[in-house]
This record gives sequence, structure tokens and C-alpha cells, in this order.
Amino acid sequence: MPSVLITGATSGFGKAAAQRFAKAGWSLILTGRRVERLKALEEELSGQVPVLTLALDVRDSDAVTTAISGLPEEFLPLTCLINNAGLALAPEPAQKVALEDWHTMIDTNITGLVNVTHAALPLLLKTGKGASILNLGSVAGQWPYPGGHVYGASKAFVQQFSYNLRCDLLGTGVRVTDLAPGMAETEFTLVRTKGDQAASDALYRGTTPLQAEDIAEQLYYLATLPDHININRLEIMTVRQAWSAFAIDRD
Ligand code: NDP
Ligand code: 8X3
Repeated sequence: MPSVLITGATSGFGKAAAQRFAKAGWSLILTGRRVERLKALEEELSGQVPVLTLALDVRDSDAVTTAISGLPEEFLPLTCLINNAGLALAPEPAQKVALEDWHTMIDTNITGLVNVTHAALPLLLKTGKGASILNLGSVAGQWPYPGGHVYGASKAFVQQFSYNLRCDLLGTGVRVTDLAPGMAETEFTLVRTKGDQAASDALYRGTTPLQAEDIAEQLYYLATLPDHININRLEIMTVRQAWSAFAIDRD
């Protein structure tokens, strides 16, 4: 039975991915900080497949290394790592943002992602052919927009780190993909606005954002491609989102 390790499984894409992979019979290793949500997901899915929940902050490299290097045999070989845990904060212009918010994004989206990757790599290499690392990037990693500052830059890191990993993993059979979604309705905007439900609802109102299940379907597709295929980057948007014109400062 293949197994998948999903970071940030307590909400949004991670939770939907857990449900999608469970439907296909994969063993699940689910992580996140909110223990009650992990337990609820375990209760929901453990009737279908083996589920291991690990309460983990991806920023804590010692905890990450200990947890992943100590995975029980029942959950090995590890076939897929989904580096999904991440967040945006502070939608205000850069000059108005608290430094702490920038640090939190860097610590989670960059340091957390490399912590988990470093810990899981030996297991994925052992699996070899058919194994995958699926990194959640974002359209914000390639396309700048006001208020994107460190969030977009952290997702640009995810893209380049994914590509560079591909170079080093050449010949091992391990695939790496930067999956870059556009606007998707999850708790993402609630987190970004520090709990402003009205702002979150307003962003998604009157349009058709991607849903978490849409991204889970892409993750499952990427993880189950024939083992000689590597999709390097997959950018996906709702048809109701597109780029906009350059902004111009005028007198
Ligand atoms: P959610 O806020 O719904 O989910 C984020 C998940 O990340 C939660 O499960 C949360 O779990 C986890 N997480 C956050 N910080 C940490 C941490 N320090 N340690 C461990 N887990 C953490 O957002 P999405 O599902 O939308 O986002 C998932 C990923 O997709 C993120 O990387 C995001 O940047 C990216 N993305 C989102 C888009 C969108 O529009 N929604 C578009 C493009 C990319 P907990 O709080 O329990 O720790
Ligand atoms: C989240 C999508 O458009 O808010 O990564 O940057 S967007």
C-alpha cells in the first residue's frame, strides 16, 4: 500500500488531499499543529486506511526530523511527500507590515518546507522510482501583486528549490513538482487577514474560486502519473481569474 505524508492536513488543500488519497487506498501520515482537527480527520478516515497523525510545527526542525525518521514500518515505504503547510500574512503594503509577519512566512513557507524535505528525502530515495515530492507553490511565486511582498517571494523560493531538487535527484527516480494554484477558497484568507471572516467571504463572493478538492485532485494526479513522467510546474487557476495590466504612477 503506498503512503503519503501531508503537511498542513488540518485544513484546506491538505485535508482534501488526505480525503482524496484515502479514497484511493493510500496510507496517510497527516501533520499539522491543531491536534483536535488531526484527531477528527483520523476518526473520519481510519476506517478506510491506516492513518498516523503527527502534531507538528514544520518550523521546529528537531521535532520534524525526529518524527519523520521514526515513522513506523507500517507507513513505509514513503511514496509521496506533499509539502503543503504554509500561509500568507499581512495583505497590506510592505512598508506597513510588521517584521514578525515576514519572519513567520519565511519560517513556515521556506524553512518549514526545507525541514520536512530534508527529513523525508532518505525515505523517498529508498522508495526511488515512482516517489514524488509535491510542493505547494503559488501563482504569487511568479506574478507580483500589491501586498504579495514576502509571501510571493517565499513561493518563488518553492519553485526554484523544486527545480534545483530535480537536478540533484536526477537518476534516483524521485519526482519533484511545484504545484502553483491561484485563488482557492480555504482558510487561507482568514489566516492572511488574521481572522477577518468578512474580508475572506468578500474575496470569494460573486466569483468561482478553486476549491480544495480541485487541488487535491491535481495532487493525486501528480502522485499517480506513470513513473517516468515529471511535471516540473503545474499552474492552475479558476477560469474567472487572470492577470491584470501594469500599474502606473501618474502626476
Ligand atoms: P489553509 O489555511 O486552509 O491551510 C493551511 C494549512 O497549513 C493548515 O493545515 C495549517 O495547519 C498548516 N500550517 C500552517 N502553519 C503551519 C506550521 N507552522 N506548522 C505546521 N502546519 C502549518 O490554507 P490552504 O489549504 O489554502 O493552503 C495550503 C498551501 O497552499 C499553503 O502553502 C498556501 O500558501 C498554498 N496556496 C494556497 C492558495 C489559496 O488561494 N488558498 C493558492 C496557492 C497556494 P495548523 O494551523 O493546524 O498547523
Ligand atoms: C495564494 C493565491 O492569488 O492569493 O497563493 O496569491 S494568491
